[in-house]
Order: sequence, then C-alpha cells, then structure tokens
Amino acid sequence: MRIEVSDPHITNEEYTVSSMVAAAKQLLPLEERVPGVRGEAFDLKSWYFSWKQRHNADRAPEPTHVKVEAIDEFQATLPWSQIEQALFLYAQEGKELKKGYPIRLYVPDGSSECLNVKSVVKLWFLHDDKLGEEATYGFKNTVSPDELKFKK
Ligand SMILES: Nc1nc2c(c(=O)[nH]1)N[C@H]1C(S)=C(S)[C@@H](COP(=O)(O)O)O[C@H]1N2
Ligand SMILES: [Mo]
Repeated sequence: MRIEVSDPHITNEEYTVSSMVAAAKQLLPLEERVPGVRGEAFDLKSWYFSWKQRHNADRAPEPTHVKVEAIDEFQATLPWSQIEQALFLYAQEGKELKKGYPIRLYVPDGSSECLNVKSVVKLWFLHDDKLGEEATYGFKNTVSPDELKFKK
C-alpha cells in the first residue's frame, strides 16, 4: 500500500508506511495526545518540516491547509492552524493497523472526531487561503439522487 504525498512547492512522492515512519523526526505514543487510544504515531507538522528540509525546499511557503484522502474516498481538509497536535497512527502493539491501515489521522485539537480519517492514502499540503478557516470532511464526489436523475 502506497501513500501519496504532495506539495506543489516541493514535490510529489509515494511512500510506504515504513518509509514514512523512517522519515519522521518525532515518534510518540498516540495516547500522549489521544487519551485511551494506544498505538505508535508520528507528528504531522514535524513530518512535513523534515520532508521539506530533505528536499532542500526551506524557502517553500508554509501551507495554508492539509488535505487527506482515504481508500474509501472519505476526505478531510484542515486549516494549518488546526493541525498543531495532529498525528498519524501507524502501528498498534508493534503491528500494522487492523483498522485504519495504512495510517490513520488523529486531530486532537480539531473541531470534530470525524476528522480522524482512517486508511489515509493521499496527503496534500495546500496553499490556498480561500479554503477558509473551517475544517471540512466528507465523501469525495457525493452525488445526490436528484443530480443523478439529470445525469441520465
Ligand atoms: N476513511 C474513513 N475515515 C473516517 C470515516 C469514514 O467514513 N471513512 N468516518 C469518520 C467519522 S464521521 C467518524 S465519527 C470516525 C469514527 O471513528 P471510529 O470508526 O474509530 O469510531 O471516523 C472518521 N474517519
Ligand atoms: Mo462522525
């Protein structure tokens, strides 16, 4: 399973869980930020900064938002200010995740539990103030029954 990571100011790359973990500077027990949920995690923002550094992209502008997409096409977009505590769970009891594989986002200081996106396979660092200061989530390309009628 691959996880695609992109930032238009840096690059577009694919990672495995282990290569992502190897690139992380800050590993921590998830429980430190999400009481009651055990497992091993890495901090999102510090992952971004070490990734940026590895690509010698120190002058790239700081993102305004992070967007994640899961295997089931569930997505979430978070303003940069809401990801201060965000982290990815990647293992439990030393093994790959049974639920949420390959990695699961947790946003302890986010506006909703619904932002804890399971099975993340795409991670985008975005640069667009117009996306606003509210976190959003939901399924990609949801089409209402009414819209479907017109598409036939
Ligand atoms: N991939 C994926 N992640 C998801 C969802 C989803 O439908 N797909 N639902 C979200 C919502 S709305 C909630 S409330 C939580 C539920 O987490 P749980 O399965 O651990 O109870 O997962 C979030 N993460
Ligand atoms: Mo939810």
